[in-house]
Amino acid sequence: MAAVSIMDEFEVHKNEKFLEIAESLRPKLRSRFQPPQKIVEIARTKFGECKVVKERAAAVLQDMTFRKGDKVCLDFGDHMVGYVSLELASKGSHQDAPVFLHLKFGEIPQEIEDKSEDYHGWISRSWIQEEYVHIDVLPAKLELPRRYAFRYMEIEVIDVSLKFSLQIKNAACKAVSAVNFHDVDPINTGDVMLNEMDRISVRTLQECMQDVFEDGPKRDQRLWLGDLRLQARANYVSFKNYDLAKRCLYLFAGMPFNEGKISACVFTEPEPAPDDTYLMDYALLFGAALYDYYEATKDMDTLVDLYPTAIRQIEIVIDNLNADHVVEDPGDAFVCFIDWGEGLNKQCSAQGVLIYSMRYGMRLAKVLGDEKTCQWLEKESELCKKAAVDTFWDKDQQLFISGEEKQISWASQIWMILARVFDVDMSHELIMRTMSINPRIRMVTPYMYHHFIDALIRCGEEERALDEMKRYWGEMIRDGADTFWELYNPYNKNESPYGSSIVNSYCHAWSCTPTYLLRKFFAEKKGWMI
Ligand code: RAM
Repeated sequence: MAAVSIMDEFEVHKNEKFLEIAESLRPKLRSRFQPPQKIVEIARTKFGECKVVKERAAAVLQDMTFRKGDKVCLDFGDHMVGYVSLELASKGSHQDAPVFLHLKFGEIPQEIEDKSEDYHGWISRSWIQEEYVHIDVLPAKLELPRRYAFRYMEIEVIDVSLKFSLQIKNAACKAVSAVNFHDVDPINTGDVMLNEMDRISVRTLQECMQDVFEDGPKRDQRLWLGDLRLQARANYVSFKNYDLAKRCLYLFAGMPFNEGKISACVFTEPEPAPDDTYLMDYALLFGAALYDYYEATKDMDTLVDLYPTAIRQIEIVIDNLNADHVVEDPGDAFVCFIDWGEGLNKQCSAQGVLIYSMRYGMRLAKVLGDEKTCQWLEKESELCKKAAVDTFWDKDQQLFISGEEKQISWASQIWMILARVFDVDMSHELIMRTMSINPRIRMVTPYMYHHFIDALIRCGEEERALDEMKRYWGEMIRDGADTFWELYNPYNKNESPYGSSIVNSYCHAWSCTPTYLLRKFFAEKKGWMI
């Protein structure tokens, strides 16, 4: 291993062998052409939501002409990830000025209505999918070089000239993905909503399976470790593209920082590089992701290669526990993710993730016959469980609290249940109590909701788990989701961690887990047809 950058916390130590393996597994993307299906008009209702209010067949586009200020919105019929081309021509006198277009892409209708100028959030405005283009000579085939994630494309003619008008003869999207949606058999649960939830999950996953498992094809278009774990789980029950999962695991393990910490996120262009972001919970979950991969493939070589990386992530967190044997309160520092909920204190949840990850560490150690590590993890896990109860369990309230302000959140209860700090009966009481109290610090991402459903299943509340899935993902469907969203807070539908929902991602892979949950925990028991 050679050090490749200056000494600092994020000095990268590339493991060339691991990166070569990752490179050898780079997928060949499949593509298909999709023309627009309709021409639509989108408007904001008096309740503030944006909707398609009028539609016409896409065929009429051929006969339309556009002058200064005219607009048309194309609806491609479903979520697309791909490259757009337009065949343009002029009508009237000879083209005596360039055509000036404003193009806007939206995964949902609201993005077409929202104004980019109004965005003042903290992540880059450059994520808003829009272009200003000049075309000097018509007829022309305009092939946009960027990849977009969208269903709706608005073309606004900023100007032509008084002497000619623009015609849009053809439009198409070359949609790309590492996998083919039709390779996954649909599931028949006998319940229309659950079937639809499964279908949309698979579509969401497919759109995010590109050169790596992207978090979202609109934003950030890259590989995040926490997202990967859930995507890979959904992939093992659907597309079964084991190579892509393996590639991603090797990418993380191939670029550790000093001490062996792995990054929360990696870039693959222009060449593989880790983001200088370490998130404790994501790093810990590497072992769980590795175990899931092993369970799905029985690929012992990969397990042997990547096991030390998984165990190292646990060691690092254990080495930094405080005197009470609990994780230090991360406060506002972005060193632990858990959820995007405003004001969420993450200390208790982080302890839960640590204990949960140790269980996976033990499973990995058992497969490899590494008894020493297994015993060490068993001992540490018991100490951490006891410390968790001593520090975070509030006997009077019968709930877990977190941080100096003794915050009660959904996340803390859920992660303690998943950590199996209590037996099933007590965990069951805890989840029921949490639901009836409905702590104010709620879950806002499908990532956290996934863990809630997992906790319900762990507590034997399977029917309730299905009901809650219908309430959450089902509500997203009712709100028009073609693919599931990065963030969805049923109590505040415009919520965004970024300052405005215009940069939220509406095809976000960590929300694709209903297909995993339905196929893994319910299909066999309920005799559902796949
Ligand atoms: C968001 C990303 C990703 C998530 C990180 C922590 O910005 O889209 O999904 O893992 O945050």
